[in-house]
Amino acid sequence: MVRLWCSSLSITLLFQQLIRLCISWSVQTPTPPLPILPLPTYSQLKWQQREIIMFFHFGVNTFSDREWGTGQENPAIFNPTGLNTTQWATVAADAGVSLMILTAKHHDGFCLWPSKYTDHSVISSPWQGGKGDVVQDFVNAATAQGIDVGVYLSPWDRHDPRYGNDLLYNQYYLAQLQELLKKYPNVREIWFDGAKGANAKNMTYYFSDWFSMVKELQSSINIFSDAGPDVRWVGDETGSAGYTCWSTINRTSLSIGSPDIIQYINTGDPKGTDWLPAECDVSIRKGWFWHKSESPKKLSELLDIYYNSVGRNCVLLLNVPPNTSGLITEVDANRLKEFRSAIKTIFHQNLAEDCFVKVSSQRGGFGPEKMLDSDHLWSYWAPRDDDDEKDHWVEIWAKEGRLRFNVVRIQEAIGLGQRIKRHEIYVDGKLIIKATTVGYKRLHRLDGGEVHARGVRIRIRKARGVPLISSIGLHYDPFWHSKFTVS
Ligand code: FUL
Repeated sequence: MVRLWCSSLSITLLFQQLIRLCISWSVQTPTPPLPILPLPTYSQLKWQQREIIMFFHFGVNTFSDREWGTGQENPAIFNPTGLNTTQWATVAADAGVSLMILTAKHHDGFCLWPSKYTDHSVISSPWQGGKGDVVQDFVNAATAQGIDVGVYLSPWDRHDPRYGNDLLYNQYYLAQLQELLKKYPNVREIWFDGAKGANAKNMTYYFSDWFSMVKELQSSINIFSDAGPDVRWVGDETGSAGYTCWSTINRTSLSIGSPDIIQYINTGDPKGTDWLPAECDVSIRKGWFWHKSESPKKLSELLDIYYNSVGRNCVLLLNVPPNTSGLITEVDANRLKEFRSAIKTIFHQNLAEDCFVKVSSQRGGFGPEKMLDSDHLWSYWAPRDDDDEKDHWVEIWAKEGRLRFNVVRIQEAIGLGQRIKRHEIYVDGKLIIKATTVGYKRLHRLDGGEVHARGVRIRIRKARGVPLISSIGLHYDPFWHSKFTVS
């Protein structure tokens, strides 16, 4: 009787174990594919998702009507009668921007905060009786609107007599860096401008000391310079990235000054061992500082800039200079609003969401639906990696009738590395675009103004490993009037 009970118990247990095993087999969550190095840091990923950030060039040049001050400016000229950083932050918020960067010191050496290491600053100006601090006001206003801040501290200093003496100037520069980063917490980007006049004194900058100090004081900051270490310059000031744009590069190959380097930083390097994405800086006006004689770029120019920067795997740093009153001029603020609303108009609707989406193959759990949700980073379609088929593709088909669009959007899951080297786009079977990199976001505006088609195929011709696509979109841009037509 006991023996019978025992054996029936062990059979029950065995049975239960088996069921548990079966269940665990059947519900085992498929694992993500392995990453392909190098990868972005957490701060670099956050930066990339910002897409558009804003620059504020403000200082003695605003009052002298120059682009590069001589360093001999009398601080008395700095007297903005109605300086209102809250207005700047409101303009930035209305533009949908999440980071604003201020020129705390430009090449003229005039400091917008009361630095204890020089009197060439707001202290010596009549503004607020020499008691003001533009950087503090800027930080307060941005923070109040939930916008992050960044600072620009020009290495080239035309005022300070220590410039030209390696030891003394580097000590001065480091002192100011410490002062800024201790006084203003949570700085998200620091800008080290590589610009320097042809006749400027020779100087060796102690970059390693500067960068180490910055990370010691604020570890989540992104350091921008021509050569990183966190964000690189795109190589021009037109707001335009290379048609090919890798976020990867070899930092050791970067020695600024040689002519080839501009091409190298513009395109990046698929074999690069460092994750160093590019930032496109450009001004809404011709100059970086405000000049009465200048006016903002047209909406169509800003949209071109958007497609050529954000649409080519970069972050756009758009400069909007405050005027002599200390305000963003109304025409600029209005242009920014138009710009933001145009981007919303173009991208609020994704025609692909109402289509059939087919893929060449699928890794378990990483199906095509992942390209249509709102997570553009960690939710992605992955093909099978045992798939010999090197030619991976995604097809988007209208459920009925034809689709009217003129923009194709593709995004890679860059958290697992940038992979796509070459891709093509076919509309109703006809090859219309041959392109290279994708990265965080690639936007293709189609020639011909608009297309009416049943289906689109995105073909990945070459990639580092299998491509991982986090989002796709078909959009209609009513502002795009291409000169060419496609039949
Ligand atoms: C340049 C500087 O010389 C300009 O004045 C401006 O600050 C721009 C962002 O960088 O190199």
